[in-house]
Amino acid sequence: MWAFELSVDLIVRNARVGSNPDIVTDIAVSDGIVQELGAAAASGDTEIDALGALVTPGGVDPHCHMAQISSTGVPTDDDIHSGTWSAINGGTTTVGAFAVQHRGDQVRDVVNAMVDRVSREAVADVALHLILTEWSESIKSDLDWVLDRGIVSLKIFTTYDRLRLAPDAVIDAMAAAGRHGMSIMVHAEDDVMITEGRSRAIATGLTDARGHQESHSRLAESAGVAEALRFADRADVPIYLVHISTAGSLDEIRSARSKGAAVTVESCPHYLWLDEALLQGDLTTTAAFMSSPPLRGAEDREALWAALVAGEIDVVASDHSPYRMDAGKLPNGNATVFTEVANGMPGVEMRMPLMMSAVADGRLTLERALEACCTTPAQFLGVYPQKGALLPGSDADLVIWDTGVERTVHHRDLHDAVDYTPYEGLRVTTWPSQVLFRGQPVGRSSSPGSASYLKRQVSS
Ligand code: DUC
Ligand code: ZN
Ligand code: ZN
Repeated sequence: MWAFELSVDLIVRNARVGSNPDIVTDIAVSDGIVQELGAAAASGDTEIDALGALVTPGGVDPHCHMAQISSTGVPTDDDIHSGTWSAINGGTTTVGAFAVQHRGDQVRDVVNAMVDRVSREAVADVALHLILTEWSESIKSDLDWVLDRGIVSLKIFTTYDRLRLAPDAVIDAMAAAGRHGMSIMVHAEDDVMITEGRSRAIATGLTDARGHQESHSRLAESAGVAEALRFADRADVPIYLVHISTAGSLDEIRSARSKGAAVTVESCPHYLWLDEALLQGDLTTTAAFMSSPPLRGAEDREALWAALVAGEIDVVASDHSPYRMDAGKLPNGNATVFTEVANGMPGVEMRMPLMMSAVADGRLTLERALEACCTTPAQFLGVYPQKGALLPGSDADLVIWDTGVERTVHHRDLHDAVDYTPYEGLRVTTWPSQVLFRGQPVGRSSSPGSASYLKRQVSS
């Protein structure tokens, strides 16, 4: 029975909210919240006819770098405003970004500063994780305060000189996170192998992207993953493994899961779509495609797709790392060597269109895509079902999709502050035709601060 006999703020009519194209529904929205789904007798102050198009909840991208300093010491070119503007134009209405405690920083200062920036600049909602680059009794004693500020996950690195924690600190930080009901995100690569590989590459004159590729080897990743899983087991904490890129890492994860490990596994569109051949050639081109871990080959990509289809990969996040080619990617122009390149690729705007195109192309079910891009990341962020769901009571963050398109990706059509997309020239078949954020159509611009900092809750 439709409960809204009179008027609501907005009705999206004839929306297809599942995979069956014959079943459409009306979505009633008031005060920015979904009120009801059904055959609406009510009228809306505004009405949008979706004409049977697919309508999904807004995407939730839990791993985005914005207004942050990279491992090479340069700032991202997206701030919170441009990064969230890019996100929302690609159908992602909630992002997880990072407050970073660089060495010597006070946790409370960096968290307060980032919450303040988000409140002033965001145009899509933002939740935060806290990156820790050192570990001390004083940081430990701040964790209750961190929780109180709405941050329920810590991120640590096992490599990068500026960022990494020593192994004993990793275990202690994990244990402290566990005692606080927090989860721990880990960039897991074996630092010894990477350091040795880097020195060898430089000594043999391999100073371009292949030096990066060889030092951040497949084995360095799976060894780092295996160790992180052992440490999390020892510390008794749920672990979230970011940017998994190899079949070998998936094997380690399967083995840990068979013994009962609580692990959430993330991969990223660039590992699913892009091939390591893009790292061959001059650094002035290949720096665009450099990430940590690096792009891999067809065998790993096939393993990742199979794991995503099977539900072994829980989350697809962009790991949006926006560095311009004329800045952080090539800080010394033509003379740049691979160790100086800021790692990562921009991707927050392309994640949902790529994943929804994979659905249209029959590579993935709609249900799996929504789990990986909306539901599970929202649960991990502790904001479900406010976010990541299309249910009565959820925020009316809705994306109406154009599923029958033949479109070529061009950076000039995107909204970030970077100067390229790694997906330039790719053909996609699905693109957002309209995005609604808290019941309001996203227009040509959006005023900074129109979205919110999301205080997260420890999930039970
Ligand atoms: N790791 C990340 O998680 N993001 C950007 C770069 C990196 O190495
Ligand atoms: Zn990382
Ligand atoms: Zn990242």
